[in-house]
Amino acid sequence: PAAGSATTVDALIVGAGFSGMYQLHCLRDRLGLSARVLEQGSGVGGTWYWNRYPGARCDSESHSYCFTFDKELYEEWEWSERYPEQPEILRYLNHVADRLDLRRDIQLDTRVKAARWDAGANRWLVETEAGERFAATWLITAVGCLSSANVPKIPGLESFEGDWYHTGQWPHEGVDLTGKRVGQIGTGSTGIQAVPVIAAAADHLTVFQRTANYSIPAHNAPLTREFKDYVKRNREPLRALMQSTPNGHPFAIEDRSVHDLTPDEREAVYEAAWEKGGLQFRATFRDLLVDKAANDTAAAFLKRKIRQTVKDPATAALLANIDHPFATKRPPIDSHYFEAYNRPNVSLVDVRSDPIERITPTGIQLRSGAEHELDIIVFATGFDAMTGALLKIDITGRDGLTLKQAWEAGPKTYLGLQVAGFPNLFTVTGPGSPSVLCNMPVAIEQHVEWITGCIAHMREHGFARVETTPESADRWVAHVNDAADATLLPMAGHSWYLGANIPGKPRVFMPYAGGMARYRRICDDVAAHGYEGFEFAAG
Ligand code: NA7
Repeated sequence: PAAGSATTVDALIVGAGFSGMYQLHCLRDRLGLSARVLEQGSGVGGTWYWNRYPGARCDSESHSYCFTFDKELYEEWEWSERYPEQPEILRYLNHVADRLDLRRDIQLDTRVKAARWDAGANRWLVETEAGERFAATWLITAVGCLSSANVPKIPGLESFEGDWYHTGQWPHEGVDLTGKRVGQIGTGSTGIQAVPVIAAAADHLTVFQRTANYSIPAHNAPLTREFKDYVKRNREPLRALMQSTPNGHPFAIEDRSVHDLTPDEREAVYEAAWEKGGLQFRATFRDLLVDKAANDTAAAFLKRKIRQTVKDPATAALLANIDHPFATKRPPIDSHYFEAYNRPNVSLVDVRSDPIERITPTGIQLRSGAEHELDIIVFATGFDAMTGALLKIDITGRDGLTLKQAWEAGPKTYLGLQVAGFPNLFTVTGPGSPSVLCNMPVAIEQHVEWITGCIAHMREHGFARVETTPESADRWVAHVNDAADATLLPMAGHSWYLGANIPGKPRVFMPYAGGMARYRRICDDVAAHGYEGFEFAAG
């Protein structure tokens, strides 16, 4: 991008989801900078603007899946359910935009195409798809971790005569599934949410499963008046609790080992957690994610639940044929997922043993030659996680180095927040941050506040440039690897945490598994020590 006729702002933020909106608020309203958000969607909300598939809802509990930095904002919003549905979260984020008066600095329908560091002027030059130009001292990407849809390249898709949709790009007007034969590929968190809802609407649903998955019932329900009042009265302790836990949820991990209990006692703990529902299940013992023998006990319990729920033994066996330890892939939670297989209009196809060979004009054909006739194909096939959306922007840093080149062998950041060679660029929830292993708003508030603090520090000292060093990034990548290796997480060889779901993507364990609370302490220490690992320069 060239500088000519560029709109100049202090900070340019890409994306208007949770991250981008809070970043705008912090920079504009707390630091007094001029800031602009560029958002490709026609509305704010990010993930929750795009993911409108049947059954889309959050796996974090509603009272924890929101901003907690502002007392009034927290107390005035009332969630209706334990796990909010997509439309309600989108309403919330629109409320935030209005309440903080953010819209006047958010430019919708604007896709950022390229960004180039202008070393002479210490600024970023940014160009949009429509050819609009911006110049900004700071460029902050708030593009989300799970926002670049992955539609697998299956031969023949273009010949399909029915309709097909990726769950993350679901049509806003909805899809009428009445009387339709629907095929759904994918049984991750998304697929597991979608199955029961699609099954209830469609004539027939065929689920194509490559990797069987654990799932825990959400036991979603409307919130009682009493709970809503409790939430309103307890913002501060809830916020403190969320900030103190490794995963940012409002529940602590029990400080006991699986091995401290007898098998019967353990069973009772699992049963109670199952009845309670949700992600708390993984908080029942401290060693579930670090000790394979401990994990095996949870895995056995969950597989047994599948076999007890699903009536057809062959279907149950396929669903329970899970080969990764519990919670080493993102553990889904569901509303009647396994029960859906007891419906006469739902069938399960194992595409591990008989892979999808091609898509034909009338459906999906497997390697064995078996054909499944379909009117609609739903791709619940996930995302090019953590790096996909960033690499879609053509970013060129110092000395002509592109982000693609810098990350050829896998993403490298310091704290998930900065990349060596890219001054004044901050990546909210970047690879190397704990965000995707954490309740997202908790991670986002921390990242955004830390970035805001760093920019304030620069202004105080009259610095024009901040950049992390290659040594700091190398050290952080090594620490991220060590943190992952201290857990069972790398045992799921096929997870998007590793980039393994995208053909050709380098296999690097991307999220920081050392826990959000620890990460926060590290970031605070870095700042307290004069932003150790970053170099500042005056103009
Ligand atoms: P995920 O968790 O990446 O799940 C994608 C699913 O799609 C998973 O079951 C994949 O099987 C399957 N998949 C992907 N490509 C194919 C092909 N080519 N053939 C068959 N099956 C395929 O994405 P989600 O959207 O469910 O969840 C993403 C995150 O959003 C989630 O973790 C939460 O944090 C929110 P595989 O396991 O690769 O064998």
